[in-house]
This record gives sequence, structure tokens and C-alpha cells, in this order.
Amino acid sequence: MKNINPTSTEAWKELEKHFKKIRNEHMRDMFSDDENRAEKFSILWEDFYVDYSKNRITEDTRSLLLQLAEECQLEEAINDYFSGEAINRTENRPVLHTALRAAKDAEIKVRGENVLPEVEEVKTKIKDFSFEVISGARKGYTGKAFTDVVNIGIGGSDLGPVMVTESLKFYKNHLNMHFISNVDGDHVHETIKDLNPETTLFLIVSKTFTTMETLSNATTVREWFLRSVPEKEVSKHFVAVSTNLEKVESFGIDRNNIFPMWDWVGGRFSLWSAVGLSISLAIGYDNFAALLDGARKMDEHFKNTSFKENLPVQLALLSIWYNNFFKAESEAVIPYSQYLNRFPSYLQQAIMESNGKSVDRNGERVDYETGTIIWGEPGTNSQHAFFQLIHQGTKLIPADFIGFKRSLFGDKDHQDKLMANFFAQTEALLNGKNEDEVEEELKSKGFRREEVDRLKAFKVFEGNKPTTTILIEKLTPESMGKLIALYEHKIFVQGIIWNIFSYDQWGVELGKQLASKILAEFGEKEVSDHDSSTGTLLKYYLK
Ligand code: G6Q
Repeated sequence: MKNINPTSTEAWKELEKHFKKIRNEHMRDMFSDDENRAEKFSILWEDFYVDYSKNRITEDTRSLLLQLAEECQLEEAINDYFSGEAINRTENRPVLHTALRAAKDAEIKVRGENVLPEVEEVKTKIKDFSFEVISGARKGYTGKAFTDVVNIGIGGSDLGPVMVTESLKFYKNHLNMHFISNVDGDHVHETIKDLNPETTLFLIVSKTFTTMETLSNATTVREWFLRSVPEKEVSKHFVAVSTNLEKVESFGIDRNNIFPMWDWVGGRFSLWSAVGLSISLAIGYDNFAALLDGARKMDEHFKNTSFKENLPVQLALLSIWYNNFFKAESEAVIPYSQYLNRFPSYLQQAIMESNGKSVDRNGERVDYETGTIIWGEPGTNSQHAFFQLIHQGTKLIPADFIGFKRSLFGDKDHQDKLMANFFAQTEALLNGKNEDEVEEELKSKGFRREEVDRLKAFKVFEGNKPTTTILIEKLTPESMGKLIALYEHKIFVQGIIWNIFSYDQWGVELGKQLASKILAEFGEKEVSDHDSSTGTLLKYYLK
């Protein structure tokens, strides 16, 4: 993996010139000038149809962006990524969430050893455990089957599992899933207040097993449990997922109840590991395995497909085009599926924690933009909320529209209405509505001339707002795996081109240390040295 400043490449310089040329071109004209535009700028892959023709690009833009990827030696970087090179150089680790979904007989070496046998061993443990809990063969201390599962974890040990269990709720079994993440005591107490310790299973998920939020929540839950249950029964109700076996044992969890993970799996990419135990419990191991299969298919597509036909590469390049040339600051992700309501917040962590960096791989301050701000909510709800700003605000917000051809309950009437909105929005964002069209519309509604003149400026839509449509056959564990992996690899490509390290998170680590000093002051009821704002706030809080 070479450290190449993207702005020093030939492609970047050409892109700057090219940008000046096409920045004001309207996509409406691009479509009317080329009847094959949709075909030229779309990729059909398995059950995914991705149409990126409603973007402010021409064939030249695409060629230059592809040249940029080549000059930044993306291909070599992809090989390093998949083969277990320590590409997370600031932590000296490989980045191998892809190994968790690799084919059984693959060979991926970390520090000289093939990790696949260990991965398979843990998968078998997840499979057996899930089967026992779901079937009722594994029981609580009074001999009753489990009815509730509580996942205690935060960040990467929470967001992925919550998002997937929510997205694949349709495939869920009888187990009630709960997630406790925030150190806010109201979160844990609200969650456990109606739970029965006899039939509740707790999963404590922490890669490091040092995270304050998770350990506090786990301790509170354990105390609550021990209020009515003898200590010797803890092992029947508490299991842990971690790399830190010693710390887990000293917390009082039986060694047999530990699902190991590895330092080469980043927290925000860990749902494919035992961190996804809650997913396997919620939807069954076969569905969990299908999720992994989907991700593996996307991995293979990403590794083996020419950049021009490569979904993660194309999505990443588009994002760079807007971020670095149009200076768009944010990107919206709008899933037209209520099941995917947590997908944007999951992506916020995956994308913003990975690429929110301002120092390049040489340790120098970058002088170009990196990570984008990600936000979004499901459609159609978001149409009735923030879409106004996308349509008529002053900011350029490229948006991904994610939709499914078939609904899960098969209600055609609702599906048609949902998808009519899905297509209508991207079409309107592309075309807009010009003054003539507004005048025409107002006149046809019987507005008088003065009224038309007074109102028309407010009703004009410039259009030319970029969208990418990701149309998927159906929401299944497999297609969900593909979708998540698509964005994971998009993150990778952007990090490579921006010449940053995507797989560390020093900003998050800082947050883990900051509170301890103030917490100690709370204990002593004495405020020490702070800026005057923080000092006054603390005194007010302690009063
Ligand atoms: C993810 C981040 C962060 C992490 C949490 C929880 O990439 O590093 O979100 O997952 O801070 O960490 P533990 O799993 O170690 O408790």
C-alpha cells in the first residue's frame, strides 16, 4: 500500500480542469443528449441493479476517476487488504473482517498462520449455541427456556447487531431481542424492568472488555440478576464476546461461555464475527450464514471485477467527485424500507469513524477534504421531513436511494405506492421544475397573473441534484450482507484514494479517556482546573 497524495496525480489535475468545464451542466441536458445514458452508467450484478446515471458526470468524468483509482494504486491496495497485510498501520494490524465470511477452504494468514480454522471453530460454536437457545434445549437456572436476549455493548459492539436484527426482523424467531448500549442508567433500567431473570440471556459484547459503558451496564445487570438468583447460576445466563479472555473471566464469566474474536477485526466491521451472536440468535444460524454468504459474494465482486463495473469502486469515486470537486459536505442515504431504519446510523459510524481523518498516511495534515458527513432516514417518511432542503436548499447533497423490487408481506398496493415515490423523487431531483413549467402549472390551476408572478420564484426547483439508485430484488439475509459489504468496500476505496488510515479511531479512544477525570471530581465533590465554561457547568451540576 503506497502513500500517494491524490492531488499530485495526473488524474486529479485533469479532474480539476474537467470540473470547471462541466460544473454547470444540467443532467437534464445530459439525458436528452444521450438516449443510452442510463445503460452506460448502470451496473447489474446478481440481484442488485445500480443506476448511477443521475449523477453530474460524463464518460470523461468516469474515465478520469478510474484513472485516479489506478494512479493511487487501488488494485495493489485491494490485494493487501484481502491478503492480511497490516494495512491498519497505526495499530499495526491487518483488517480482515473479510476473513470472517471467506470460503471455508480459503487460506488467509495473519502473522504466518492461517486464521480460517479458528474462524470456523467460532462459527460452529455460534451455530450450536444459537440452535440450543432457539430450540429451548439450553435453559435458564430454573429449567425454563429462554424468551429474551439482551446484548450489552456499544459502538461497533452494538450498532451492527442492532441494525441487522432490525433490518431482518421479518426473519426473526420467537426470542425477544434487547440492546443496552448507553451508559445512561435509564437505558439499562428501562430495558430490564420487565425482564424475568429466569428466562433472560445476557450477551456482554466488548472487543477490549475495558469499555466503561459496557462494563457499567454489565455490572448493573449482574447485580440485578444476583438480587434474585444465586451466584452459581451466573454461568447459565451470561456469555461474553471478546478478545480479552482474562478480563472476561475476572468479571465472573465462565471460560466456556466466551466467544472469542480477534484484534484484526475492527469494532465497526465486527458484526460478521461472534459480535453478531445476537443476530444469529434472532434469525437463526442459517440466516446468519446467508448474511455472511452475501458479504462474501460482494467481496469477490469487489476483488475480481474491473473498476468500471465494480460497485464499491464506482460508489466511492462518485463520492470523491462530489466531496473533493463540488465540495459537497454530506451525503444522504435513503432506504425505502422501514426495516432499514437503522441503516443510516450504522453507516454514520462505519463511514465517519473510518474516514473522518485529517492526517495522511505520511503523518502530514491533508490539504483536501476527506470523510463525508452521512445522514438519512427511510423514505417515504423523510420526504415529509428534510427532503425540502435537498430539493430547494442551497447545499448539494448527493443521495443514495435504496429500494427493493418486492416487499416481504407482498402487499402490492403499498409496495406500488412506496416505489412510485422512490422513482418519482429521483426523477424530480434530476429534472427539477423550471419557471415556464411553474407558470404553466399555476395558470392551469386558475391563478391570476399577479399571483403567478408573486409565487413562481418559490416554486421553481433547479433539479440537477445527484442521486444513485440501488434497486435490489428483495430484502433477504443474503442481499443485506451484500449491501453492508458494498458500503464497507466503498469506505476502503475512499480511504486509499484520500491517502488516510481508515481503520484506526483515535477520536473514539480519546472519548474513552476524557470522562474519567471529571468522574473522579464528582466523587470528591470538588471541581478542579477547567476552562471557565466547564468549571461553572460542573459547579452548577454538583450544587
Ligand atoms: C469501532 C470503535 C468503537 C468500539 C466501541 C466498543 O470501530 O472502535 O465503536 O466498537 O468503542 O468497543 P469494545 O467492543 O472494545 O467495547
